[in-house]
Amino acid sequence: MVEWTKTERAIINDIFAKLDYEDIGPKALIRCLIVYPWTLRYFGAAGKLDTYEDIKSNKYIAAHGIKVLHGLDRAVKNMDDIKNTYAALSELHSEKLHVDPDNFRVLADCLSIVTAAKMGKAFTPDVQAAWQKFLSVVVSALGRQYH
Ligand code: HEG
Repeated sequence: MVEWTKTERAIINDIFAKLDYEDIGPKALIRCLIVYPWTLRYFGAAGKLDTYEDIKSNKYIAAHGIKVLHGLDRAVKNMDDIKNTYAALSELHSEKLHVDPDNFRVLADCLSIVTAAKMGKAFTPDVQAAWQKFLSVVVSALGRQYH
């Protein structure tokens, strides 16, 4: 089981308390789709995504980015049992959506970059360490139902 220090818990809760879902969610997903274009394949339902402009202005993509962040809420509220919290979500991504689990990590990296850009100097090494630890646990839990 993952152990969290008091400081790590405080950092994660603080990031979420200040997180602007409507800003960070879309930015992270858009970045992921542009930097790692193979991730576009899962978003056929979003319509035309041929150019950067298409991706940036797509309503479905923006909404999905926000949805992903709300998905992270559940992990913050259940930091001591992220694995079980995500069992159904992992199964959905594996069995139904067929999302290659490598993509969880690349989206998590994009989330780190977007969060860092937003936080600026407040994104200290300690904050980065706690944030990336949290995201790694999420990535691992989402990959759990793959076999
Ligand atoms: Mg996924 C659906 C969360 C990575 C593609 N994702 C969802 C849903 C949530 C979620 C909460 C809605 C589930 C539901 O309707 O019950 N996703 C989530 C998290 C992360 C992640 C927390 C990783 C941090 N997702 C992810 C990645 C891809 C992807 C990397 C593809 C590259 N997700 C995806 C698709 C759907 C969801 C295609 C279905 C979209 C839809 O139904 O409109």
